[in-house]
Formats: sequence, C-alpha cells, structure tokens
Amino acid sequence: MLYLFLFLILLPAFGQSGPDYNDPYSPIFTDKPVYSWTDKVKMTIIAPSWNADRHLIDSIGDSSSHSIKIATSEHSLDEYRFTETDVNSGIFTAEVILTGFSHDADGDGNFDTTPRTIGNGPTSGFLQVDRDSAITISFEFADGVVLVESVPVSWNLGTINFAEDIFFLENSALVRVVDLDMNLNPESLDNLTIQLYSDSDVAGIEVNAVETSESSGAFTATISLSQNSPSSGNRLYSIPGDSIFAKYDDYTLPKPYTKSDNLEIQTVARVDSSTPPMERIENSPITFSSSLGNPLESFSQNTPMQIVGTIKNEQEFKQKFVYFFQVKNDQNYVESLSWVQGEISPSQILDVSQSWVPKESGKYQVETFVWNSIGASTALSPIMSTMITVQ
Ligand SMILES: [Ca+2]
Ligand SMILES: [Ca+2]
Ligand SMILES: [Ca+2]
Ligand SMILES: [Ca+2]
Repeated sequence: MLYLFLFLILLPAFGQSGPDYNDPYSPIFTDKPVYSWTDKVKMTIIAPSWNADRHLIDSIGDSSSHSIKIATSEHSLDEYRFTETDVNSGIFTAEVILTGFSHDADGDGNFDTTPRTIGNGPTSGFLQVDRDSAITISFEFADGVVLVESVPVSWNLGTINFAEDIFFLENSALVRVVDLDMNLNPESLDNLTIQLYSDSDVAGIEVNAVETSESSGAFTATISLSQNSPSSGNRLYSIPGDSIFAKYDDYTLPKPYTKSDNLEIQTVARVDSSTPPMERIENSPITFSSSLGNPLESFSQNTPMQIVGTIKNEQEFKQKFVYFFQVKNDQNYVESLSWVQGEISPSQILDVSQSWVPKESGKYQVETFVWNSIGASTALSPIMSTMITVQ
C-alpha cells in the first residue's frame, strides 16, 4: 500500500515521458493480474480527494451518486463500499469472494460451489463468475468521470510433482498438486484426491491432499513406501527399481478444453533401496575345483578348472544379478570374460561357477564382481581378486 502511494507521488517527479492519453491515470488496483473462479479479490482505490476528514476513516462507493460497481457481464454488486486504510491515507480498500458457477470440480457427481451475488462491502461480498469472464470495478470518481479497471478470471491447468526424482524404501514421499481452481474456499484449507500406484501395485491407493495454506491452491500429501507391507491408507507397496506414479484428474480446464472435459495429469518417480547398492550382495572369495568337483590346489596349462564363486543376498527382497568372471594375465590383458545371470531370493546363498582352460603357464589374476544388469549397470558388490600361478 505504501509502495503504491509513493510510486504515484514520485512518478510525476521522474516523469520522463509525457502523459499517455491512451492509458489515463486509473488508480484502481487488484492484488492479482488474473483470478481463479473462486478466488478472493482484494481491491484498492487511490482517491486522496475522497479523504473528506483527515481524522476519520472515510468510505466511498456506497452512495448512488458516486457508486462503486463490481461486476461481470452477468452479475454485479452495486454501491459496494470501500473504506479508507487509515484516517488520513486517501487509500480505500475492499474485498470480494468469487463464487464461480455450478460445477462438479472433482468428478464425484456433486457440485462443489455455491454461486451467489450478495453483499455491500467492504468485505464479505460474493460475486458469481463464469469460467472465462472478467471482473470490472468501476467508480464514479467525480461527476461524469468513471474510473474502470478490469481483471480476467480463468481456470488453470493443474500440475503434479513428486518432491524428489528418487525415493528410498521405508521413507516417505511428498507429492504436490497445484491447481488454483481447487482453492474452492479462499478462507479455509481445501482438499483434493491424488491416486498413487507402483509397478508392483498397479491398483495403488487414493490419498487426500490438503491445501498448504488457506488460499494457496497448492495441495500436498505424504505417503510411505514399503516393500514389507501391502498398500493401505497412505502406504504404497513398492520394491526397489519400481516406478511410482501419482495422478490427478483436473475437472477445471482452461480453453481450449470445454467446461465438461477432464484431464489426467500424471508424474513419476523411482523407488530405490535405502541400502547402498555396493552392500546389497555379499561376494565371497572364490575357490577352484577340478572338472570332477574336487578342490584344486595347483593349476596346469590346458587343464580345465572350475572357478567357483559364492554370493549371498543381503536384502529382504529378491534381486536380479549378473556375476562376472574375469581372468587377466600378468600383462593385465583380459584372457577370459564370462558371466552368469540370475535371481537370488532374500538371504539366499548361491554358488556360481564357470570353467576356464589356461592355455599358457604364468601368473593370472581372477576377478569376480556382481552387477544388477549387463547394460545399465550398478555394482552390487566390490570386486574380489585372487592371484593364481599356472604351471
Ligand atoms: Ca479520512
Ligand atoms: Ca464434486
Ligand atoms: Ca482454500
Ligand atoms: Ca484446473
């Protein structure tokens, strides 16, 4: 308010350009450039000449001779009273709450608005508006001089987002919808429904999201992610590697949609284990055996050997793995690389083996390591390395 006042006082002093006759001085302000259908509109009129008594709060607009009208093309509040912000400010304010029109804003079959046009200010007036309309505030400032300000009203396309791209199991996940049209009451917290599901539970859950403040139009819900318990309430069943999806149905769409259209707005995030990947599978030191399965103490060229590794699933969930066997000679050249793919159950201990025939004598480094896949690989264990000498 002070800012507006100073601005108007200072502007002529810095007036670098001449008066703009196409945009005459119009001291009516609204607190937003565009409103949703059920917004609260805060209006300010700078009218120092209407500060009749500098020791009293003056009012304007509520007389038939110099009335203030707040109107759409179909509904209007006439002689709406604005009151001075201070005894000697010359600045007058009022509020109107927009009430929209009869419409089912959440698709449950019931109207969610109470359209009405009533009130005489300076607060608690209500005004019906359509989806694509405008509010015009007009004030007969002096005899025959009417100041007018118009602001548009429209519906908005909702957005939905998870707070993070990746969530860890047994943690919570925040999901947020912004749809200004669902701020159905600008003086209290509103709610809307968000549907959540995961790759492992496509039926998923429906949760209630609550407006972050009484007129924010932003709605958040917190869910927990569990691999140990089925989906229920605000808990969603999911396992590491799942995608989780959040979906909001917007029944209040701007043009070019029609008023009866609705649109699913969706977002996705990934679920990962809270255990660091490198600790998910235990890779034990390898052993060597003959092709008959007897333990080998020494190695000879051109004699097949079995390289035997042992892995243990350290997690409480089934994991896919790729176990690599890599043999390097003393020049660090890879003589052999092979792998075994499979799945390992929770807490299962599994032997994996691969045969190798050394062609030449010498020293060799046998390395084994575990990845989650061949392509997009995440190491699930550190590399194990053993030196052998082939006679
Ligand atoms: Ca006054
Ligand atoms: Ca409804
Ligand atoms: Ca609200
Ligand atoms: Ca909307």
